[in-house]
Amino acid sequence: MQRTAAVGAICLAAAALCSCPSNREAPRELNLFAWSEYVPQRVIDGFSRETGIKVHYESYASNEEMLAKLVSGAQRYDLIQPSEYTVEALIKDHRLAPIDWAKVPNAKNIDPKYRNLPHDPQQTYTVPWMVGTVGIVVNSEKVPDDIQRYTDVFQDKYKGRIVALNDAREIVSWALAEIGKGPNEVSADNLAKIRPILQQWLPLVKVYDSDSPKTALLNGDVVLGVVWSGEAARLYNEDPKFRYVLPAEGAHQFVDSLAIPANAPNPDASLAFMDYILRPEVSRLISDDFPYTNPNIEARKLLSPDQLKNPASYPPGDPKLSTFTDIGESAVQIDKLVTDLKARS
Ligand code: N2P
Repeated sequence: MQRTAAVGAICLAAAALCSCPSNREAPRELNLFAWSEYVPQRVIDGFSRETGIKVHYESYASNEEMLAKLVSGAQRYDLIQPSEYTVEALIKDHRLAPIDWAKVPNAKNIDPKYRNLPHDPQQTYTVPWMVGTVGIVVNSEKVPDDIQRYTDVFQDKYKGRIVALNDAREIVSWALAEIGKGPNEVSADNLAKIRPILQQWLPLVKVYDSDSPKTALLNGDVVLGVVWSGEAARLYNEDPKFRYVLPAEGAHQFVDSLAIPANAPNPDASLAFMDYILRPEVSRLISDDFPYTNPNIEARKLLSPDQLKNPASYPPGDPKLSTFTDIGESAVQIDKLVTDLKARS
C-alpha cells in the first residue's frame, strides 16, 4: 500500500497507535493451548504485564482432544501441554520444534529426576510443567469401607455415586491393571478381556468429568471416584475427609510438559513463556493453585510444609506407578471400546 507523506508523518508521531504496516511492530502474542484448570490466570497476567505479550489461552480436557485440533490445522498454537505419551507421538510425527535452551536459562531449575525421561530422552522438545498421578478419592465420611483398589470403587453398592475422568486411555488403564496388565499392554486380546469388566463398571458412574472432577465430590453428588491427583489435593485442602488412595494394582504417573508445535507462529514468545514459568516464584504460584507434583526443584523450596505433606501432591511411600507410552493406532480401538460401552450404559 502506498503511503502519502502526511500519513507517514502521522505514523512517525504516533507510532504506537498507527496501523500502517511499515511502522507497526509484529503482533506480540502467544497462543497457548493447555489443559483446563492447570494455568493460573495470575501467571498469564504477570507474563503479559512484564513482556507486553498478549496470551490467548484455549483449554482442553484430554490429550486426544488437543491432538485432534492441532492436527486439523484450523488454528496454529505457540505452546501446547501434552502428556508423556503424546509428546512421544508428536516427536515421532515431527510436529514439535526443538527448544533453543540458550533462551530458557531457568531450565537449570528443573529437577534432574524429571529430565531426559523416555518420552524426550535428550530433553530436546519439552519443559516439564507438572507431574501427577491418577488415583482414587474417597469421601471417608460417606464411605467407611477401606477402599484400596479399582474393584473397591466400582461396586454395585456405589452405583450413581461415582465420578470418573472422561478419558478413554485412563479408563482402559484401570481395567488393564485389574487383569494384571500394564497400561501400555493394549493388544486386541487384552481389550477383549477387559470389555466385560468395563461393561460392569461404566454403568455405575454418575459423572464423567476431566475438567473439574472435584466439583461433584465437593457438592456431594458423588462419594468416590478416580481423578487427577491435583484435584484430589484440592479436595484434601478443603477437607481431609477426602482421602487419596493410589490403587494397589498400580497407577498412572503422568508428566505434562510445555512444547512448541513445529508450525508455531510466535516461537520466541513460547520460549519467553517457558523461561518465565520456570522462575521459582512463578512456578510456586502454579503449585498454589494447582497442587500437582512440582518438577521445579527451586520452586519446591518455596512451598510450605503443608503443601509438601499433601498426600495427593507428594505421595508418601513407594507406590507402584507407570507412565504411558505411545500406542499408535491402538488408541483408536481404546476410544471405540469406551465410547461404545458408555453409549450402552
Ligand atoms: C489438569 C489436568 C491434569 C492433567 N486439569 C492430566 N494429565
